[in-house]
Amino acid sequence: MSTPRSTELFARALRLFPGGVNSPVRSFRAVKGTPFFVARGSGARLFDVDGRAYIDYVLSWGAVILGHADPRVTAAAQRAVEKGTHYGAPVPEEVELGELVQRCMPGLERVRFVNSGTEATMSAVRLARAVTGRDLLLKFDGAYHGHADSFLVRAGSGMATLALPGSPGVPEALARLTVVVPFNDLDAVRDVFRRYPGAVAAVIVEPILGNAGLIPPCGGFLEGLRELTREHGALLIFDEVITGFRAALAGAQGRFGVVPDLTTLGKVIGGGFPIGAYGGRADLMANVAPEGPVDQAGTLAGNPVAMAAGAAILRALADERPHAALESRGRRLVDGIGELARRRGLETWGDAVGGMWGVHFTRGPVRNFGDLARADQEVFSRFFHACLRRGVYLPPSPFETCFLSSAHGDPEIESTLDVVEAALDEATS
Ligand code: KE4
Repeated sequence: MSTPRSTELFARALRLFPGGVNSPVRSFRAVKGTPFFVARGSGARLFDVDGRAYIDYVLSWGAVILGHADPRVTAAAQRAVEKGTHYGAPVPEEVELGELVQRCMPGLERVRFVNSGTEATMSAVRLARAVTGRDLLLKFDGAYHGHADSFLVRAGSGMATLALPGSPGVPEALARLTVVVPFNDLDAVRDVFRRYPGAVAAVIVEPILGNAGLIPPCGGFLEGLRELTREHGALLIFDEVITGFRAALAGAQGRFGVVPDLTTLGKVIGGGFPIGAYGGRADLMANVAPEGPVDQAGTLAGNPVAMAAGAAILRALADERPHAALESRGRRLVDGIGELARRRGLETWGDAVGGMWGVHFTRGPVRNFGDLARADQEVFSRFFHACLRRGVYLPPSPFETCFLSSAHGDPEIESTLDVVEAALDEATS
């Protein structure tokens, strides 16, 4: 694939940024490749600096749900930015977006806007530790909640033991305040509460695991977390940075009917502008400064341009209700890829939930990150590049979820499946 402009830009980027990128997964290292540079997006497509077009299933890692350069979002952002970029003072746009978030997700009785998903999750955990007076945090293997130290851990020596640092720079003393257990395993969660009575401040969960490919919750899992956290006086935090307004208009909590104590958001609510949010029970959020003693602040929080873009998106989602159509297109991709792979002797396991879909190259069932150990990552990498050369851009890692936007119509799905057939032939030859 000849991409001279991207190649030249990447050479310059390597002299500027670690790995030539400003976020690791963009480097294509997980698929042993080098990234293309994007010139522009339009609807379901990206166009690189060498003029190549791609049907985009990354969609800014889930932030884009109406399609790239949606005129409603562009107009809202333009109107806002023509008045100025940011003031560090309250603006009407933040009230409008806050009310739209609350209308779609009534569980967020109070909300605080921040500038990234990481800020949202780290603030929610600080709040949980403050209101419970406890230190331990329980997270699930394979889940990603951003790059705050408490999340950059790997499972301890045994099931439900205190975690170890998952990155240099994370103090062991801090890592040991996190416990990591397998997703969809309520017995393991019960074991943590039994081992550390009265010590767990919160359980943080991606209600649909989206950082291990796509792994939905098994029936009763989220309900079980709700019961166990209530029983043991810990808070339940739904990290809906991916699933918020994407799994359903009311997020995973609306889809599965389980309301957490705190929720974190990002991506869709900013439509590609830097944004995050955390919120939940009013009695808990009353502890956040300046109303309460839990410190958290942000210069660019409530940025009017991001707020205006987010409000335009939530209004469009509330008007159009695209989630059923998104899910049926995702299902067609999952089933189509599965059928085409099976004819070539490949087993797959996949799912589609709202505007998220994913396929693992392994036999099922895939219920947690550990089940992915048997997935064929070599085939994935070959498949990824074969699709890319043919104009279909999947996430450049087997541990990411694919996304859909309202701009992905039947023609995009059909041409994607045509590409997949040729790509599978190449990947398995
Ligand atoms: P940010 O700090 O990257 O805005 O959000 C962190 C985050 C929190 N929670 C969940 C469930 C997330 O998926 C993320 C970030 N997602 C990654 C990839 N899935 C963003 C892509 C990247 O790291 O470049």
